[in-house]
Amino acid sequence: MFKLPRTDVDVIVVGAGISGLYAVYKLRAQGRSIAGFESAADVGGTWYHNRYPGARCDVESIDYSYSFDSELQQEWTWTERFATQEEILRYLEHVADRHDLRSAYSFETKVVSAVWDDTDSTWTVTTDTGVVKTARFVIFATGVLSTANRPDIAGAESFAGESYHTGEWPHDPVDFSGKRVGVIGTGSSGIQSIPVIAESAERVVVFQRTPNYSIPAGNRPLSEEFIAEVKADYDERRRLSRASGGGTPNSAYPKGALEVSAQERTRVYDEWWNRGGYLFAKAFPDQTISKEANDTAREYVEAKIRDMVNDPALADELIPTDHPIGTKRIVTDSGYFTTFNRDNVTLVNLRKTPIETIVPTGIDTSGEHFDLDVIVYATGFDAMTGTLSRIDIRGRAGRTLLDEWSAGPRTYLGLTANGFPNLFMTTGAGSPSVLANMVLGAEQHVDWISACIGYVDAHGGSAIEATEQSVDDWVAECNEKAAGTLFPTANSWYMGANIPGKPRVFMPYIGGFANYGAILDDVAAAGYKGFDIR
Ligand code: N01
Repeated sequence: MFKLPRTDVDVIVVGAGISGLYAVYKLRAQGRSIAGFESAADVGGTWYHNRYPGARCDVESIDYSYSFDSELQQEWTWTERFATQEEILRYLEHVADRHDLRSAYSFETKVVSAVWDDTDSTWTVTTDTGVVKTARFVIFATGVLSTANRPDIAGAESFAGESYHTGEWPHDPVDFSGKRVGVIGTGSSGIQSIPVIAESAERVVVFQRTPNYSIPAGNRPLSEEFIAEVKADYDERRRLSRASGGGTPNSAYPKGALEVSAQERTRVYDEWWNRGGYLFAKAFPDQTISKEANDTAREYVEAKIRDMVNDPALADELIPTDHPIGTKRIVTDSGYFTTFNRDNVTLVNLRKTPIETIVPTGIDTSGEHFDLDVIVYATGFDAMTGTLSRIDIRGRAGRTLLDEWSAGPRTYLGLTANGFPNLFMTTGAGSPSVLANMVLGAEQHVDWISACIGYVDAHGGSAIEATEQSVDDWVAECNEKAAGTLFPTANSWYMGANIPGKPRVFMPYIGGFANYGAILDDVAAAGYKGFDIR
């Protein structure tokens, strides 16, 4: 029988966010030795870095939590329907303590390269602290919104005040009181932070290039009765989540938007509006498939925005016109549109008066100079592939992931790539990822990966690799699924459209969480169909 290579550890896990932590837990439970690397000083991933004012999750807390530990599920009590960043981070720290997960990690240690040796079937991983480790398997649990996008704006370095990126927010609280604050960007991060900053700042200037759809969260404290009800039947809630399209126990109205009367349609939109947040995109099943159906949702939301914003001309500026509603993630907000009714908040429409330069005292647009003490960059991320593409990953025959993905990510099942044996990725491109509940997605991936590694071992293999054909087929399947929707028509970060020069490809798998889970199960049940094991 093949003799396994001698390596420092069995598995290297890169990242201590939601999926990395669970990977350490799960693989350790299988008796495997692990080395974890995390660039931050502690656990939490996205929730470690995104601590800007107002940061919350837009998936309900009771669903956006691990299901693998039923005692934890019973013991932990979420306080609000949509948890704050602070509460989610506290939860992840608690999970890390509970299962002693930190001991697997080297923190403040960034992986800079991973190189495969085909003779030995071994990965050699090198970090920026000089630590080098070998392993049979590598799991990149590096997140999909983990590399900040800092736009190249002339003069940015010259600004004499404070500047912050929402995705790299400092740990010490930022005090905005009495300050003039410019916020660049109106995605989820900008829209969540603007109302909170406006409460204490002297003035907030919102630099908006593209308006976004946003729906009030309808956030509320969770009552003891509600929590008890959820906990009494948590397993069923999780079962429904896994059987759903988006990884939460929610489903669309059973008829299409164009199959019902105008009255019924309004009633359904009212109901979904009152539920709050991004799920509005899924009120009717055809909403992001048919332009006509989408228009009915768009008209409904436009009227709501006009109701919330006192100045009709300002409302016009805040209403999106460039994409069908839901084809960019609808923001889940707390008081965004009504914030523009405040005297200390100004909207600058960058489509009319673009930023020309940043100067020591503030921002010059083509129309006006704005004196600022603080600039907040809420300019998003090089999403889904940005973090992996910054690591020098070299597979068989020196093939680099960067080259392989130069025209867009090429995965099999979102988990593996041809040419890169024994390498796994979690919750990224080619999987439902950000289109579904990321915590259950992380569990789904890690469970699959750990079973896969177990299978390779049980069959005396040293390496498993997706075939080129299976990658071609999966890429085609992902593209075909996306082409059946309105999503590719939007200039979204799902499409890579927010990063100059990035290939325009719809990156997540949009066939649904449950369908995807069934595909993963089938592949495993068929002896890892589409892979070569050697
Ligand atoms: O980033 P974004 P985000 N000049 O890319 C603008 C998740 N998330 O951090 O659209 C001027 O959406 C850019 O303008 P444009 C969630 O999945 C979730 O807000 O490119 N503006 C856009 O307005 C979300 O979708 C939560 O024209 C510039 C903004 O910056 C994802 O993370 C909270 C610019 C970036 O918006 C990303 O959200 C936070 C420039 N040069 C994040 N460059 C919740 O759970 C960029 N922009 C609620």
